Parts: sequence; structure tokens; C-alpha cells
Amino acid sequence: MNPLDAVNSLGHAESLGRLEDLPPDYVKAINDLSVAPLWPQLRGLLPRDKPARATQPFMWRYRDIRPHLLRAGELTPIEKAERRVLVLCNPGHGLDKLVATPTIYVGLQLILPGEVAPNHRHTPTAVRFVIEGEGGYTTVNGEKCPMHKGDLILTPALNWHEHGHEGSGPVVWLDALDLPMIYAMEASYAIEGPNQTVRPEADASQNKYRRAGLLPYASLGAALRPKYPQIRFPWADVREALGALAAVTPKDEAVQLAYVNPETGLPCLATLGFSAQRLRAGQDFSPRKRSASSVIHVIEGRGESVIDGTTLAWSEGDTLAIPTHAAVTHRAQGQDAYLFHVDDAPMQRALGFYEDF
Ligand code: GTQ
Repeated sequence: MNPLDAVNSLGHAESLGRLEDLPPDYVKAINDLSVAPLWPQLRGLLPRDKPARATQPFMWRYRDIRPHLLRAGELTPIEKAERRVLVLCNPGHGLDKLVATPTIYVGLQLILPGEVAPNHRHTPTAVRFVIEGEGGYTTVNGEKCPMHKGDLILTPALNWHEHGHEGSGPVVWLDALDLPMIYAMEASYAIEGPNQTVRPEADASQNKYRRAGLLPYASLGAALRPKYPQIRFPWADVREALGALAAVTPKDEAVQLAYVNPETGLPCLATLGFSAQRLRAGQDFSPRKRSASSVIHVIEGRGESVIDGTTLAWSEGDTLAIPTHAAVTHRAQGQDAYLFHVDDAPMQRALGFYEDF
């Protein structure tokens, strides 16, 4: 038998017909009609048993990037940037795609005292995770959210948002957006608007959603629940909750809290998922492999991660890219570490194929 005709135990061909196997005049005739044969590309589109991944296990070191971000503050006035952001580009995808993983855009945004990043809204969903500085704020639909280190602030699709800085010294945060997906859908655009009118009261994490498990009573009978009731998740609360959880979590299990919509208990955004993890010092932690890709940002501590055989040594402020289906082991060194995770699991769940194994 011709080896090219070999079949596997399921009766499927070991190798499929190639483009070169077809008569050139046939290929030209169909190509002229803007048509292509599937079979030469089938295994590329649907590889056997595991997806093909261009995404590299990779780490962006904060201390390497920070001086260049501050320099951007000198080189480019906010009026010439609107958003002064250095984008973390996964080398597996190059510098043009602006992706950390296939679905996750991540950038480091700098705002200086007195600056305003003007009001707009757009189809991609964004979140901000504060890295350093005091006095920054993001206003979302009139709700002014102070930005303290470690706070998570949501700016969901089509919600008005503007940033400012009323303190001194630089303020830096991590932007994470579902932009790659929305752009791929040819659905990415922004609308500019006048500055928002800020409501005088504190953000809803300080009053309506002050404590997990308690809701304003009237919300139980409300015909319409707000889609994004809580848009700020203060780090002080999350850190304390992780401490309490650690005390009752078996040593080999993750001490990890998901950021959810307090009205529904579901992930707070439709596309990307967010969680915070306390990683115990001196022991390896190997989560299950996941079909989701993710980005990990080091909030506190130092350690290393082995991702598909690549060892990355991290410390505070660093950001890592984890490809889909990766084998991962994390270890914190010295003290317990705190990690912020962004993943595309909500999207994968909605599409019906999320798996871990
Ligand atoms: O702060 O609104 O990193 O619109 C990319 C696009 C941040 C923002 C980014 C944006 C923003």
C-alpha cells in the first residue's frame, strides 16, 4: 500500500491530499472564483487532539518597562495619546497584533498629575488593575472610582469612561481588554463624549455592595437588575478575604477568589474572567490544564512559574502570558505571593467548549 494512503485505527487518513496534488489549472480555476479546497488546510485548521498555539509562555518585567513608560510621559503629552499605553505584545504574535494571548490585550497605562484621559465608550470591554501611585480615578457612567494599588475597575462594553489624576507622582495601571476578539469581529470602534457629570456618592462597592452575601433588599424584587452593579473591587477587601480563605483551604488546593457580579454570582463580565490568588510560599502549585488562555499579573511577592517547560522568574509588577492547554506550575518564594488572573474562560464557557483536564 502506498504510505500516503495509510489510515489510523479509526479509519482516518494519516495524510490528506496536498495542494500540489491537484492539477494547477484546477486550482487556478477555483481560485479565480475565490474558492479554495479545504483538505490541504484541514489539519491546520483542526489539528488532532490539541490546538496549534502561536502564543509563547512569556513574561514582561515591570522594572524593565517602567522607565520607558515614564519616558513616554515626557515624550508624548496626554493630548497626543488620549491613552498613554505601552502594549504587552506576545512575541509569538509579533508587535502588530497587540495581543498578550489570542483573546487578551494587555497594556500598561500611565497618567500624570493633573492629566485627563478624555471620556469615551467603545465596543470592547476593558478592566483596570492598579499597579502604583495614588490619586488616580476612573469615572464610569458618572460613578467615580478611586484607584488604589490592586483595585480592579470594570469599564464594560459601551459604558462611558474617563480617567484622571488628582494626586502627585505617576499612576500606572494594567489595562486588560477583549479587544482582539472584538477587532476580529470587525466590531471595534469608539465614540467620544463630553466630560461626565460625577455623582457625589462613593462607588457602589462602598455602599450597595459593601459586603458579599448582602444586597439592597429592594433589588430582590426589582424588575431589572443592573447589568454591572459593581464596577470597583477594592484590593484591601480582596486581600483580606484571601487571608480568611487561606486559613480553611487544604494545602494542595488553590486559594483563589473570582470577581463576580454580586447580584447574580456570575463572572462580572461576559468575555473575560478575573480572579485573585494567594500562592503559598515554598510549595509547588500545579493547576489543571485549561482550554482558556490567561494573563497573570504579580500583585505582591516573588517566585517562578514553569509554563510548558519555560521557567519564568517573577516579582512584583511582572505580567505573564499563559497559552491555552499549557502545563503550569507556580511557586512563591520567601513569602506568600498574590496573583491577579485574567482569562477568556467566560467566553469559552458561553461558546460551549471550556474544559480543564
Ligand atoms: O483607557 O479607555 O489600553 O480605550 C486601550 C484602549 C485603554 C482606555 C487601552 C482604551 C483604553
